[in-house]
Amino acid sequence: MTFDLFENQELPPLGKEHLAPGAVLLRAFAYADAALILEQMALISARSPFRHMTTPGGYDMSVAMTNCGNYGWVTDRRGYRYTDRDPITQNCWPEMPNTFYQLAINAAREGGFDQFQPDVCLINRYAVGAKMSLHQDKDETDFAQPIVSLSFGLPAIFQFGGMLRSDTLKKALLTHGDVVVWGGDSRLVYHGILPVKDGDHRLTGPYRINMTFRQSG
Ligand SMILES: O=C(O)CCC(=O)C(=O)O
Repeated sequence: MTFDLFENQELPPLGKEHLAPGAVLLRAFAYADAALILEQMALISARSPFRHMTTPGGYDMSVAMTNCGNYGWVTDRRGYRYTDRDPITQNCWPEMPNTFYQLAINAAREGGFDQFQPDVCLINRYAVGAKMSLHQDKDETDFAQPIVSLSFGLPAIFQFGGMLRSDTLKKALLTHGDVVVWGGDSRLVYHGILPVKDGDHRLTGPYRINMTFRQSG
């Protein structure tokens, strides 16, 4: 294991920002664990590689994705769904490391959700220019459980709207170590990521990494 000397030095301040009812931005909540999490992510992606999935409409997503946990989120021409096996390797998705799990449930608790038991961690890798269009996370069965989203590496602008795609959007700059939790009245809001700008991060190079934790069932 290697440790990044910067990790325990310039810790940015922790903070909690209210985004909407049921939605908070926890500044720097994952910062201290970032180096370890990214190392564990590299082991996961060695077993279940990042890939550009296809939407049911036939578009290749600009974001590269993989998963860990008991289930993984996938999309192809047949639709959006959770699977217990990686369709590329045919193996089970890599196990969710305990560090990931603990951080996700701690963040959920900080956001006001103390029953969260994630069984999915969708890992999104954004190269420069990659984006995620406005969408709702609605492939889960229990909307009482929140979504917990960790950001690492290059910054990006998170758009957070309402129950309609056309609703007014709030924008928040997400930087390395930030965590967003949304549930309750905000669980099904439209959200997305604007194209990632050029940059070079000391831990992720020319990428932004996002991990969203979900309770699928
Ligand atoms: O990359 C992000 O911050 C958001 C990811 C997201 O919206 C999703 O995985 O559904």
